[in-house]
Amino acid sequence: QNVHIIGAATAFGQPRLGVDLGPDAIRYAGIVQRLKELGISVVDKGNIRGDFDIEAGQEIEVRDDNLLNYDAVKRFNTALAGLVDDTVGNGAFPLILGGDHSLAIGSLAGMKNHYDNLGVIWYDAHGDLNDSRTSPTGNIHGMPLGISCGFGDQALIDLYEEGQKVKPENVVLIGMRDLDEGEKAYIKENGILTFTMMDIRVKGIRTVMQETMTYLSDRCDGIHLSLDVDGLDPSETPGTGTPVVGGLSLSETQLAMQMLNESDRITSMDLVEVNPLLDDKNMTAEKAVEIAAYLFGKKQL
Ligand code: DIR
Ligand code: MN
Ligand code: MN
Ligand code: MN
Repeated sequence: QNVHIIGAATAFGQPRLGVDLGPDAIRYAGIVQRLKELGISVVDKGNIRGDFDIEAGQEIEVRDDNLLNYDAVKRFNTALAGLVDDTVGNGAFPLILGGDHSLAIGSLAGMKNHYDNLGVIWYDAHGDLNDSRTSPTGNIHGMPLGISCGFGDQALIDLYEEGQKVKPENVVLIGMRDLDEGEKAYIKENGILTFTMMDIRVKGIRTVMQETMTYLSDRCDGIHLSLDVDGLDPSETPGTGTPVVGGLSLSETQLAMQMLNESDRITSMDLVEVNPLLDDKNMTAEKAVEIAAYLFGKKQL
């Protein structure tokens, strides 16, 4: 397997500085070496940044429609979509390190060019299914899955190529425990397969992952894993901008990743919301590396 690491150094989707340093924090925690030790061929493609061309006089546009840093998010994700598209076109597995979760707008847009029925596993405390009308914050990192499903701002929906990138019936939500009212309504209206933390406590993560893969296997041509480290409990991953108590443990996540590895169906991954400035000794990036290692074949015995 050939993995291309793409550092998506964006903080535009939310207000906390430092999440743009996430990709480098994950590198310092040893991601390239760890995957190589598992026999994976790894190429680090470096970072794509949201830098503005100061000489051209570009500024962050302040809009009053509850889509913060709109132009920056759009520009960043258009570039990211192109890189992800090319990566898959070259036969490699894109591993996108974040960066805030708005980057999934770009990663899913890039994947869409290769998969008409892309499945998405959204491993997160949050649904990220808001739009400008339902969002309590205006932060676009709370919107990328909705946008990718064709719900929200039309130009973001049409980013990179026109139209919806993912069908809501191809989405599975895992780890949910902080859903806004509009998100709950969207989940119900669209019948999105959802495993809340309550469901996980009752069924166990093994059953949840089995049900997830049974559901997605037949209907999807590829399966993208979008893993927000705030899906884990903040005691495991404190270095993240919107921690929510009562999350998944590292060992549950290791088992989930091992099962996904054994399924041999995962085509691409976002590993997002690592913020080293909010962290304790880079432990969140270290957990991120551990999670990736299990997705790429690490086993305990
Ligand atoms: C909240 C928080 N639902 C929002 N979302 C987060 O701003 O839309 N997503 N933190 O990861
Ligand atoms: Mn292509
Ligand atoms: Mn989240
Ligand atoms: Mn998220």
